[in-house]
Amino acid sequence: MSEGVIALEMDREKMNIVIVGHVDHGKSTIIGRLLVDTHTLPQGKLEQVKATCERNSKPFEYAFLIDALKDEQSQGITIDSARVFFKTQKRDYIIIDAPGHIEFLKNMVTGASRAEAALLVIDAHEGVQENSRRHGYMLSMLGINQVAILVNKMDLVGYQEKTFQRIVDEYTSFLSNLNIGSARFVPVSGLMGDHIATAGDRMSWFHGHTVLETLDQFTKEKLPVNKPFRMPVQDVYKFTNYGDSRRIIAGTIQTGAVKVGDEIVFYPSGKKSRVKSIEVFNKPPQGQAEAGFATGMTLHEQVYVTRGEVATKANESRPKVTSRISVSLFWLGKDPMIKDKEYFLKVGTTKVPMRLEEIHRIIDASDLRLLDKQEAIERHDVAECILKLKREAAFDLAEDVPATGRFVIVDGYEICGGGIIRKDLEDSQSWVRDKVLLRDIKWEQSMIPEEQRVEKFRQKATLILITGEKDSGKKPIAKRLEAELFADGKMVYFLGIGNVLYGVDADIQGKDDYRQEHLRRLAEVAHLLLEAGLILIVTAIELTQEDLELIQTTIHTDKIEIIWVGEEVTTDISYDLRISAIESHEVAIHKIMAMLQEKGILLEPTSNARS
Ligand SMILES: Nc1nc2c(ncn2[C@@H]2O[C@H](COP(=O)(O)OP(=O)(O)OP(=O)(O)O)[C@@H](O)[C@H]2O)c(=O)[nH]1
Ligand SMILES: [Mg+2]
Repeated sequence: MSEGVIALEMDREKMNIVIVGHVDHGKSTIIGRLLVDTHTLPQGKLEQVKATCERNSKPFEYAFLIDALKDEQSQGITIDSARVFFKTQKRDYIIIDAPGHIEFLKNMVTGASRAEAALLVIDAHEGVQENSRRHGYMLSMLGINQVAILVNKMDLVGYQEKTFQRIVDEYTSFLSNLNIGSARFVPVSGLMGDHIATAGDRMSWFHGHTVLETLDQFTKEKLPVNKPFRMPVQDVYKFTNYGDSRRIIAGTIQTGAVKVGDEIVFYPSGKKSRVKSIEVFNKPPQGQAEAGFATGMTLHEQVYVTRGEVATKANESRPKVTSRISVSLFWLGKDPMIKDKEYFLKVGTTKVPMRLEEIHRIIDASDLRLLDKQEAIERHDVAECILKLKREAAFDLAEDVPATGRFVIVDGYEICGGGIIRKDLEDSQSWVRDKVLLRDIKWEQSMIPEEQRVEKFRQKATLILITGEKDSGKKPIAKRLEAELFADGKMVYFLGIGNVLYGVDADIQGKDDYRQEHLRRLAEVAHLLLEAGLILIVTAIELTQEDLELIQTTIHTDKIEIIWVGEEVTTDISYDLRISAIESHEVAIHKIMAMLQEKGILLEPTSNARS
């Protein structure tokens, strides 16, 4: 390979490094310098960029090199705005330039190329800034403990040792409160090239290593193949051939390993199956795959899972499943994080609506000061708090499995915070969920996949919950709906609450405080009938959102339709359709039929909805 041309070789060790620091402290300059001094640049590039600067009479900046390289893919250099590649004798480096907190967090939490070590740049002239400390805090929170602090622009302070030492002392005392092992400090000048690739003679008082040597001394993180298997499901692809019900479950394995024949459990659903085949992106089939690889697998028993679930192995430790979590988070939103607002939490591949439930304490990440109890989390603050998710999610504690224990918070489309999960907490549904998980793990899987029932009955199994005030006409509508669907050839059943009350519930019937248990049993009965492929109609007086959550813990949300009957909605439940009590039954049934059809629950037009 000719000098100046670099191609990443498959068999060489690669390391991802993130470079952070306060604005203008010299990140891009240091990267540019590294490219020049490692002879990564194509021949003549440096001269070319310098000449362009001269023509436009603007001073040359090393940062311009990075821009100039963006079109150089054809020359064997792979570069994009955020990532720069270069190599030393020892290994290949991918340097991730994180100009701001948000890019940094995004990369650390959601990025495929999570950094294994960090360079933190501090301007010797300006000294330690708030952001210098915040970045340090974030690195520590996110578990990156190989850090080198580059004290840059030493040329501006006359290459004085005492300035360097002052910054070393100040920053070391800050780091001593954090979880970062032993940070190394290097005095450098990105502009002049001191201590970047070679030591030079302007700081002979410094006997430590250059930046390049420091990079080579970072140790390569082992891929977490010995941790429990975790593959957040990215996508589920269906084979398109008619009658072929197989699916490919795709995702990137975060930790652990999996092989053909392994028993797999998906969380939060608890669905279980066995691995039939495994394919690793860009690799010949091997029957196994491990951490770090984009993988697709097919299963023996076809289970219904969607993006956001986490694939795990039945014989390994379970992930946590709940809707309340205790976290440490870093807030970056322009507006403070407040309690009465809905945000989204992204963990693994799932995205769940959530709210801030309680703030335990707030720390100013720039000086580690504990702030007085507050009701909101301000930008750049770090908080220990409790988050309430709208529905359960599967994750791990960051200390057990960092990859599935980190999250970001999204407001609209913007990332506005991120952090790590410290603890899973009980929520109102924990008692139900534990039963449901066990139920699903023990579930006897039928040979007939769900799709085949759908094909045969020309309908999707669905629970139609008709609720509303007492005497609002729910039951007549329900019975009429049953008759109508039946006449249309559908597999349908109206399940009166009383039918459950005196049979399945006989042991608790009439006792106080059993409302929840009644509901749980009703939901379980419904779940059985849905498994059989039925459309099930149930009426209940004034269901609340919490009731619904209980039912949703038992039955997949996608399989439930809520209809509210009445003039006024008297509870907080979110419904799919509302029917006014004064509407005639014909109109009501027509509306319901139309909804079922629109949602694809009935596979073809019914006589009623057609009319
Ligand atoms: N004198 C001197 N100036 C430097 C040095 N390193 C960088 N600079 C100058 O500092 C300014 C900012 O440098 P950049 O490399 O763009 O800084 P940055 O950290 O990438 O800035 P952002 O990406 O905007 O956060 C530029 O004008 C550089 O020329 C240095 O070692 N000595
Ligand atoms: Mg920059």
